Amino acid sequence: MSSSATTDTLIHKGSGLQVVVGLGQSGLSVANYLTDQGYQVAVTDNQTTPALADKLPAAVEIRQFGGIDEELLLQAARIIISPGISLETKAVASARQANIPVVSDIQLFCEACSAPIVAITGSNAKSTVTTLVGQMAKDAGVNVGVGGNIGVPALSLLANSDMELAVLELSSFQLETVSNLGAQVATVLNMSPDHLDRHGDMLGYHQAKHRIFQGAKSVVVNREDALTRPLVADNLPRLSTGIHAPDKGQYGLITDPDGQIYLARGSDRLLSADKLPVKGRHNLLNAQAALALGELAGLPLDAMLNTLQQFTGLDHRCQYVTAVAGIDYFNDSKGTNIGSTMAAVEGLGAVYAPKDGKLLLILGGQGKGQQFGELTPLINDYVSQVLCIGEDAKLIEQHLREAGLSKDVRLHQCQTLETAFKVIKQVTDSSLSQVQAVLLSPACASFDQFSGYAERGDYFTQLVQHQLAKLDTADS
Ligand code: UMA
Ligand code: ADP
Repeated sequence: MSSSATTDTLIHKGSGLQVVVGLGQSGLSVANYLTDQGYQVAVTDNQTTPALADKLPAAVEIRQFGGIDEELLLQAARIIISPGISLETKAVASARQANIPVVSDIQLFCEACSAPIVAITGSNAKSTVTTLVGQMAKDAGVNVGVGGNIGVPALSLLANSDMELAVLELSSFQLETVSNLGAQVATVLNMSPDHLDRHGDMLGYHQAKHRIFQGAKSVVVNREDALTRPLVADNLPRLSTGIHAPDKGQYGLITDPDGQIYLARGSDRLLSADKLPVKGRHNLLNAQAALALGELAGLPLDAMLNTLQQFTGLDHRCQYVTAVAGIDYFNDSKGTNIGSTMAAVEGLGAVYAPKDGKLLLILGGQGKGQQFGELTPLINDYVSQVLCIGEDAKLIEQHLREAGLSKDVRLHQCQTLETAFKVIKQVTDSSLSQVQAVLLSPACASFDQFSGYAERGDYFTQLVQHQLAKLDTADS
């Protein structure tokens, strides 16, 4: 294990040692924040030379790299753990056993932040709803900070001393070590299995997510998903969202006899769904969640409705790429769990089914302990070809077949995206193909083959463009 100061040094430095575990983006933000506050800070990371080590403030003298240093942790007054590191890691578990407090950067943030916090978690749609609420606040002229799991460490928002509202996307990893967040408004947008390899089971995952409600002043719940309701009975102001017509004072959808759908609050039609640039039922739920969160954070309705009409969605989320030889291609690389892939297959499947079209679905990567059989009924309805890639490709096939995959659905083992594109060409060249759209929505993490979902989505887009270019060359 390498270090620039021995653990003996720190024994002499008193009892207030703050040990940062993991030197990624959040670990670095914690080290910066705590040294600014005058604390003595030490850092430890599994990597021998973490990329961000040279960005650490000079005041951080104790740097134990090449392993999480148990001896160091046992000397901490407080441990600030990075979200990517499990509480079950041996050194961390020993420190907890010794009653040393273990918190996340979000705990430090909520203790220091004087602006009201909008706290958003859920299995899916967190980034979309967080971005929407942030944009709504900005469009209403509010000095807003947007951060958390979305990629901007929450503590970095504190640099804006005039911040009037903080909008935080929070993951289950960040929440499992947060107490009394005290949000102005908190929500669990939806719950479906994810990160079970880390949380053990749905109960553990649910418990971590629901910590978001601790100390909340108001809440937003999804009527369609009982797992999003806070478990303790309370008298907090509460708004709900859902796909059916809403009760008085709640959000929902009103569908007119001619099929026109409206975002609604009680009996008030707020906005026709076709005014939203983003499509699909899940996006209408996301829009309602943003409106409800914004309302409870005090944002004006007119500004929020304006924002909804400008929002074209985030990259890698059911993003239309282009059409090649009459086939539409969609990049949903951020579909990293079964719940998001179900929303994509259902949303797009319903667009092509009336035209007798089917989807070609690319699944696979790291399965995170999920049961892929849950996808089978929707695949049987809307998909004619499944292409499996990545580490858990065989397991996915096994789960889909055990759950009764229809004999009308062809499944191909492809290993990589390149091979998948060779199969796509064969399939779509056939005159018998019903495929009208190709959807990358892997329901898996990408880390077996890519640095993250963005690299996987970019590579998919590149392969689509390559196919298009080949076609253009053949035509000319
Ligand atoms: N490390 C160890 N031991 C381990 C695991 C990691 O030492 O067992 C070290 C690595 O060597 C690395 C550091 O920890 O140096 C990385 O820490 P990290 O994985 O916690 O990543 P950060 O860079 O701090 O980014 C984290 C979030 N990452 C994770 O939760 C995995 C980012 O969410 C978040 O944007 C960022 O904080 C700012 O708040 C990413 C994510 O993938 C986008 N989130 C998951 C998701 O959305 O599904 C939860
Ligand atoms: P998160 O930050 O929770 O991962 P994103 O907004 O990045 O959420 O979207 C992740 C995936 O979830 C994308 O594939 C997206 O198409 C899908 N998705 C978006 N909204 C919903 C929803 N309401 N229910 C299920 N899936 C959704």
